[in-house]
Amino acid sequence: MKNDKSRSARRENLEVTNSNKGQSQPGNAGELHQVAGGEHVPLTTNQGAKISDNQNSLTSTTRGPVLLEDFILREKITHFDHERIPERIVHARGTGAHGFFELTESLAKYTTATILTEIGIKTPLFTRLSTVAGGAGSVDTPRDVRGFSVKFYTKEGNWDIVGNNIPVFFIQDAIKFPDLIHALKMEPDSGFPQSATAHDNFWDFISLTPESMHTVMWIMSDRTLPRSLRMIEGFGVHSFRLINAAGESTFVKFHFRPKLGLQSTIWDETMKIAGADPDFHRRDMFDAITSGQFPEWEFAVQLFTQEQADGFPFDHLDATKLIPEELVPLRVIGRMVLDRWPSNFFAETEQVAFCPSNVVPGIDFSNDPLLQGRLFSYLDTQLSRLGSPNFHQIPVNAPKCPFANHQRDGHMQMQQPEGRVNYEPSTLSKDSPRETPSQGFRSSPVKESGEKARIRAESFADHYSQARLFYLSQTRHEQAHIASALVFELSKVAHSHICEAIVGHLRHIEASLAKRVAEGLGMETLPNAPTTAAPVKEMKTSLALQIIGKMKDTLEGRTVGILIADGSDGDAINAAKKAVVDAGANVKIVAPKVGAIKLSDGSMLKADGQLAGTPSVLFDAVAVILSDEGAKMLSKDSAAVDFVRDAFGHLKAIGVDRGGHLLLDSALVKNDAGVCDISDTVAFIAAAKTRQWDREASVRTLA
Ligand code: HDE
Repeated sequence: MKNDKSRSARRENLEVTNSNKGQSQPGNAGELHQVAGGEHVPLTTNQGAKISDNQNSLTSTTRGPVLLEDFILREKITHFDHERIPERIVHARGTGAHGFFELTESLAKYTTATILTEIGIKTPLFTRLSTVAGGAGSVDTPRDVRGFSVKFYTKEGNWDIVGNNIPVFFIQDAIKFPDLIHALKMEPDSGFPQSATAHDNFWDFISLTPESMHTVMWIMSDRTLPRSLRMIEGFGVHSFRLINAAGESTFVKFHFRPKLGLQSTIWDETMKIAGADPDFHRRDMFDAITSGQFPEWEFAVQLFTQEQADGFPFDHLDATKLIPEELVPLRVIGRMVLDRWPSNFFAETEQVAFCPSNVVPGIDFSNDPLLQGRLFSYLDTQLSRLGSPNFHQIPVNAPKCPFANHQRDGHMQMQQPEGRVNYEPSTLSKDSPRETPSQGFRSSPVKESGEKARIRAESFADHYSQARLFYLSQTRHEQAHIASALVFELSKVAHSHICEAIVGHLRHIEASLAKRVAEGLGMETLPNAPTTAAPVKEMKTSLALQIIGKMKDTLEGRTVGILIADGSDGDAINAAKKAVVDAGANVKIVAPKVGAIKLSDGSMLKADGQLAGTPSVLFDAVAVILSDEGAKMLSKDSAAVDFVRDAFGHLKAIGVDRGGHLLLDSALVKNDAGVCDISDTVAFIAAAKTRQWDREASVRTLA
């Protein structure tokens, strides 16, 4: 519960400041300093002049007009007017954190990049995890891909991995990106939907873009409904190259795997979380980091040669394809730990500028045409977003190793270069920056031949085999979620020809999936399947593509909510709390009032959340500990009834005492293996570590 301390400390600070509200008499500034306590630095203008009154504008008479000469007012308002910068065109909403990378296995055989060769060295980094479609103020939990960006401040320069929580992408060529994003974002005439793909434009584009079908399978899966940003995987997506001291190159794909395991929410749950806490993921990350529960990921690579790549049944330069782990196993070579929340959101999380083109000697690009387009786009977008070619000087973007060149001037230049030499080569200065042939960045000497043309490679023509591989690799529960997500999304599409075209594509992925979706949409006949550009291949299913199969047997990092009311049994509450904390999870007490609750033994307990504003969707499992009287009272409260019904509907474990059972009965919640007697804490913790998948058929109709 350390996180509560840190949050209440922040609240106390706020209260001190707020208590000064309304004290707007001239001459109050000195008193404000005293009320707040401690030594405050004087408030000044941006030019350094001390300000005597920050509460009142300068007026001609006490009730007269405000004077133009009030430079203090004008400076403050002008700065405020310019506080916002353009939000990112995609990935506008994100959560950032500082941390470090530690190498555990050297790749010296494959690369000269010291971050990948020096075991035990801790390289500082900044991570930003984001949604894609919504604006900066949108909610944290829409169905959406999550961005997974890491800036490693290596001693040889900054290296950025700008990836996603899904290993494949919608399109094969960067020239389609603006179309994809236009189709996906809110429609330009209506201005909605915000942060949602369930609309005609998106599915219209997809229906005409069969290469997107593999990624469509991923976004319709629960991968796009993560339980926590600490429980997502990260993928560099494209193939990159590692270059060793002999100049030899090896292909590489980068992976991050969460220590807490992969976990997602359920569609109905995620929609309700959006209402209950629009900042659910950001708050979760903040709470974890500020309470010392540092999020951690394994860093792994898939290494393969050109010869191996030539034998793959797909083209690894096509970003709509993944390399199954069964084909090229993952090698865990290090770990990433996030251990520091940014001290200022704007300065760091908003101004951080990732560029896939930021690599260091020993790491190089592949010919993936999507990657090639990105190598241009990010630098360009940062210029428009941050407004100056000097954005690399902003602290969060600046390398932590020495950097020097002859680039000069420009908006917001913070450096003051000295001397007359601003060019290279030169004989006029001994210490001006020079190129370093032996250690500097070198591109891998790849032979290229062929015709210059606008032609998609033949080897990119297979659009369905890996979509089929993904679908067939899922558990039956996950397959049902994919089918239901497709039905939901397409049910929002007004043009029937678009839905028919999508179901046509699904027929190539898996006939039974197409049938489920067609039935879910009420189609009387199955639409025709389009002709394929390449035959659909059967591939060996891959368990690594599941979520359920990858969930860890742990409650660590999760939160259990305990619903109580006046008269609840204190011993039962304490025993449940202890069991949860011993399992590495957090506890939140929920009660009709946040003030003190009087327990059966007369002792008082303060709740963490008020029932109406703290629904069970915010927890991984719940316990309900009530007196008979308390149960009777809560059975008349729809928030309490929803609390248990939703917990049941979202397949969570519910631990109950006698009173808890009474509430379940009045909410018409049935008993099953996930409803445990709270006195059996072992059974409750075991049930809380997973979701009750077999319950699902009894609580909702899936496609
Ligand atoms: Fe991005 N992408 N992208 N993207 N992308 C941006 O850069 C772009 C793509 C990704 O937390 C923009 O700073 C093009 C794939 C992340 O700040 C922009 C193409 C992947 C982030 C841009 C792609 C990504 C971005 C917008 C097709 C996964 C957020 C603002 C060739 C591997 C980074 C910005 C952050 C952001 C362009 C495709 C991931 C416009 C042209 C594939 C995680 O430059």
